[in-house]
Amino acid sequence: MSSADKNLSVFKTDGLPDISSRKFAILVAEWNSEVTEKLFEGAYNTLIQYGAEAENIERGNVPGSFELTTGSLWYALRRDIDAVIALGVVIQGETKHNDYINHAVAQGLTNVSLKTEKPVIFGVLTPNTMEQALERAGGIHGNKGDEAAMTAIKMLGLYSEVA
Ligand code: DLZ
Repeated sequence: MSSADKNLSVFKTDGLPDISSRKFAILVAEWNSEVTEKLFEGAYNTLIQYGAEAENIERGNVPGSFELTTGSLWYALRRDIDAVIALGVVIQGETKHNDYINHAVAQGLTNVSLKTEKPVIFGVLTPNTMEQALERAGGIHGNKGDEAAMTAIKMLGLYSEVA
């Protein structure tokens, strides 16, 4: 069992769709990049492991998690993009800034998904500390980037069944 498989043990991985011709955008926030880069690696490697072609995975960077919404909209509006994975890390601070960002991004990504009818995956960690973030980006709690990629794959499978 590879490390990605272990991280994904929360999911059923039988009956996944063929994603060899699916095109993905992965958006990465630059804030807390030591963590978001690990989330990106997890998401990218999982897409490849489950059949995506490297040339069908496009990466975009945004300054902070707040910008994930607008960046995701730009990608999701493109006809060739099938799914968007938005990755960020918002660490609890001394102010409530983080709460505003988290709520705005969660709502924003939901709106983008509903507007474009495409999977737009919320891959934003909201830990209390950097240590907790690292534990979820290839540490003892797996890699949430892997999970975000698997969520995109599963939603594409559901879309082909019902839409
Ligand atoms: C301003 C800010 C703060 C305080 N914290 C974070 C964070 O923990 N993670 C993150 O991704 N971005 C943070 N930002 C930046 C905002 O997301 C955004 O880039 C700025 O408010 C400009 O719109």
